[in-house]
Amino acid sequence: MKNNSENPVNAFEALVSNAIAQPLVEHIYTADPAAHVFEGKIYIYPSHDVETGTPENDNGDHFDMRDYHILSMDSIDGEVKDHGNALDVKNIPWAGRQLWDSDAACKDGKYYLYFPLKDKQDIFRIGVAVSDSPSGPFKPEEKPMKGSYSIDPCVFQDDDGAFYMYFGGIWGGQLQRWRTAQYDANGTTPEAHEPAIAPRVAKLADDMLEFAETPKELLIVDKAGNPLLASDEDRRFFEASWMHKYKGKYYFSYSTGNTHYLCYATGDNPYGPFTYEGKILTPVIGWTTHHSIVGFKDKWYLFYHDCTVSEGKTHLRSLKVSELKYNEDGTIQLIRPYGELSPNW
Ligand code: FUB
Repeated sequence: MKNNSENPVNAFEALVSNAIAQPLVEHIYTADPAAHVFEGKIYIYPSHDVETGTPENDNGDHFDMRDYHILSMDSIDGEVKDHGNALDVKNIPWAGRQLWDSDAACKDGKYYLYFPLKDKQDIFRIGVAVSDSPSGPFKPEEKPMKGSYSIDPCVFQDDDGAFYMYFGGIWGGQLQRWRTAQYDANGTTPEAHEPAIAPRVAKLADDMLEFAETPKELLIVDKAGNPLLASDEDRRFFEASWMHKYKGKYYFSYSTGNTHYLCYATGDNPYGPFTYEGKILTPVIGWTTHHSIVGFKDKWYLFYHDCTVSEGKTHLRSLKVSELKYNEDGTIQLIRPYGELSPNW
C-alpha cells in the first residue's frame, strides 16, 4: 500500500487521530464482524485474531485463529460485552487449522454458527455449530457441511423465512480451486479478459445444517449487463460476502481484496444477477477489509475492522462501527474511515 505522506509514521498517526470511529474493544483483537440483532441486542460474530508466530505468506497462514469470542451491545454507543470462548478449534472433530470469518443465524429458538476452517487435508470447508443462546457456547457438528468449500460464509434470511448462504474468497480463500465441479489444488484465477470468479450462493436446508442445493455462482455485472472482468480489481469480487435488504432491494456487498475497497451491487432476488453500484468504504489501515451491515433502531450501521491498535499488523485487527446512510435513490453514501485523510489507493 502507498502512504499518503512522505513520512509513513506521521501518516499513520494522522490517520489514527482523524479516524471517524474508535475500536469497539481493545482487550483482544477482533476482525470480520458479522452483526445481527438477536433478542433486542446487537450480537457481533467476529474472528478472534491472535499472534501465533506463524510466518506471513500469500496464503494468509499468519491468520491463524483458534477460537471465537462473541460480543454484544445493548446500544450502538453502549458497553461491549465479551461472552468468552464460544467455540474452540480443539473441539471441532474435523479441524485442521485457521478459524476465519464466521456468521450466525437464528431459527426456531436455536442459534447456528457457520465457520470456515481448513480440514485435515488443508482444504477450507464450512462447518456449523449449534447453541440455545446467541452467545454460545456452540457445539460443532461431526463433519463440515456436505459440498462446502472456501471461506467467509454469510447467512441471510429473506422475508419469506428462507435462509441463504453466500460464501467464497479467492487467493488464500481457495475459491480459484473450485472453478469446475472438480477440486483442483492447482486452480488459478482467470486471465485478465475473462469474467472474474463469482461468489457462491446456496439455499440452506430446513435443518440449517446442510445446503438444500448445489451452490451456484452469483453473477455481478456492470450497468450494461456485462460480467465484471478479472482485471477489474477495483470492482470485482475477492472475499467477505454480505447480504442485506433495503426497501425491498437485495444488496450484495463484498471486499475487492488487493485494492482494499468494500463495494456493493444490487439485485431483485437472492440469486441475482447483481448490478455493481459503487463503493461503501475506502481502504482501512491494514491489508484486509471486511464488514457487515445491520439496521438497528431506525438507523443503519457498517461494522468493519482496521489495524490501528496493532499499528498496522495485518493479522491483528480491531472492530469499528460507523453509521451507514442511503441516498433517496437507494445508493449508499461512501464512508471514509479517516475523514478527508482517507487514502484512495
Ligand atoms: O480473517 C481472515 C480473512 O481475512 C477473512 O476470512 C477474510 O475475509 C479477511 O478479512
